[in-house]
Amino acid sequence: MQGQIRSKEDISLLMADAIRFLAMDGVQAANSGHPGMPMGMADVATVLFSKFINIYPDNPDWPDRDRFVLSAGHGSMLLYAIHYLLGYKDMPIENIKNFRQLNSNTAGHPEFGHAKGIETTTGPLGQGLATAVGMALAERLLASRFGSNLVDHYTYVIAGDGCLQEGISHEAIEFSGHLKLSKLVVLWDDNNISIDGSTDLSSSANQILRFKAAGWHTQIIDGHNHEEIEVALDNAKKSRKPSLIACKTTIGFGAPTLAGTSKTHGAPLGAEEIKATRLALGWTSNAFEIPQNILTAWKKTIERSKGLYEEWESKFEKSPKKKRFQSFLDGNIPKAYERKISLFIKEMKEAKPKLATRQSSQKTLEVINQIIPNTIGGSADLTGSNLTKTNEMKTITPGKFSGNYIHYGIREHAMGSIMNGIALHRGFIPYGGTFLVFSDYMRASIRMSALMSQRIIYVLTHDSIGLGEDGPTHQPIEHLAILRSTPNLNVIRPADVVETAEAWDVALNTNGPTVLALSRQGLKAFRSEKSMDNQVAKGGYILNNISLNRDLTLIATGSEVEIAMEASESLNNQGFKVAVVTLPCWELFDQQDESYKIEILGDCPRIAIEAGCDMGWAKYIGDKGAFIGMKGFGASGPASELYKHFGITTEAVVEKAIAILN
Ligand SMILES: Cc1ncc(C[n+]2csc(CCOP(=O)(O)OP(=O)(O)O)c2C)c(N)n1
Repeated sequence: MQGQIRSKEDISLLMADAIRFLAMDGVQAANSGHPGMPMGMADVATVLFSKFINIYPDNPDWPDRDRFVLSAGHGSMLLYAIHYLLGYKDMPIENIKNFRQLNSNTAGHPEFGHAKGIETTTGPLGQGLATAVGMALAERLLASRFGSNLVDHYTYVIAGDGCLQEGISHEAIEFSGHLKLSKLVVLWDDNNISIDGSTDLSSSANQILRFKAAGWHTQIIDGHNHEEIEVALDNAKKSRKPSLIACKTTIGFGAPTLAGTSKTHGAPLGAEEIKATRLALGWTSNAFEIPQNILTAWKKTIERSKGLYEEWESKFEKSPKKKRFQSFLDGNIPKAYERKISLFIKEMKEAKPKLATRQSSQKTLEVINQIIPNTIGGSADLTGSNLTKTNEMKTITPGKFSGNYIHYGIREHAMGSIMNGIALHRGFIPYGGTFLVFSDYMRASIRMSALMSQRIIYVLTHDSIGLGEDGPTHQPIEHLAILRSTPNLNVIRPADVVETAEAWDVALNTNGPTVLALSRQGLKAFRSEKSMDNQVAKGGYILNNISLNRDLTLIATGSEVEIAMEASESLNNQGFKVAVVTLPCWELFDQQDESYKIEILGDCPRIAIEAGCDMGWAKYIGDKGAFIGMKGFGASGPASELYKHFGITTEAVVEKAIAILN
């Protein structure tokens, strides 16, 4: 076995063994799970948590705690075991025994919000690493605003080979190296094993050189040698670059016949092997029983953090910035915002400018960013197209974090996860832009925002064939359907300037992520009513004042609302009563009560118009209705010609309506 000569007197080694046995016994009891990684990384985790990480289980939300991210989320028992050993109140031994069971907070992979101290959900490999970059960045942003008196913590990550093989790691490593996020420390479980066997099967990369090339400080250590681990962590903390520690470990360390093999990765070791491991490591306690001296040693490690926590509390209490800091953390929106946004909407109702909704979004952001001090904008290298940067915004640059605009580079996937990390850290409201079609590239991160209910605003412009000449690679078809099918995600496709402003207002007031799907092309303004009710908040409403005794309802979103309005005028002139429903947000509309939905949709045939695929529309149009939209990929050409080419026109709607009505 690698590492030091194991002595029963060495409490640090015994503390690590406690993690090992809780992990292997927990997985055995659940009859599923991943014992190998916690057993391999137990030594690293013991040194990290007992000597470095500042967290205080009695106040797990202490704002200046160090953040720990288990990017190799399959090793969840490592985290649960540590939480039990540290005495987190919501992690009694029963929960360890109930690992992976329904309604237990010890889910298969760590789930944010299930137990205190789980800083982010992990499991999709690489996500944790990129999310941690967001946390480390948020720490710097917050420190530059409030000073190191209140904000001065590290972000530690345990990542496996899988995390480093995933493409997102490249984006995250480059980005954090560039920005010099020196308080980010990644401990790589360098065990050469993944599920299929040796990592040699698929990788011959030199990770150290890769990280070095991206501007990281790197070290290689024996991940079972506690002294080496401690020295390496000390060095990492001192570095002015983000730091990688390659920890050479043996997966399933301690298991006599299975250690070092992929057999320990994702299956219980089996009763015989566990028995043999007890003998090999000299562990005489029964399953889920930890000797008192080891428990005491673990609890004692809290003393260090407790002192720091109390020191911080007293600094916080005395700080003149206390109120503002708390408001940042709570994600409050200043009172004056309400008045400013209403004023803007009123102005837009009067002026009725024809604008692309991406322009309307920028105009709205000018208002928002002036009044809300903690928005952090950005774009994946499409700032001029997404229109995400407003006048007063300052770019965040390497080592300088007083700005509020992030050039994420062409890294959509990492952008999504970094925004997740910024939001999870608390203190800021992140928003970021790219083209709607490239939501595919950050789909996994959007899903994580939704799963964790984080207030993140995805500004996704160029939302249809209406973008024109860039052609089918850039024209989203199935994307709205994919995004709408994601639980807990509001997808808003506004039709004009007022709907866009209302969409931003909804997004800022939602405890979860929002996608804004915005047009490249100019759109007519429709809204001019006196009432200041936020109509987008209802998800859908009638735009042309025709409601009772109608013959037909036209339902449209975004740029196609204009087509629906023209078609309704033509049909109404022909003696039909046709209502136009703008349906910017399905999710919000679906939450309205039944009577409202029927009142809006009408008990009559319905035609939906959207320059995307028809998936999902059946629930609104029913069997008597029709859909006018895209049936396949788009094409390259001027937008107006494309709409004609694909039959998404006023004439097509009128023709279809007459066929249905006669
Ligand atoms: C994005 C993603 N792809 C695939 C998986 C399935 N998966 C879980 S663990 C794993 C292997 C990870 O290997 P490594 O990081 O070396 O972990 P170890 O075997 O050392 O525990 C895979 C492929 C996943 N969780 N996430």
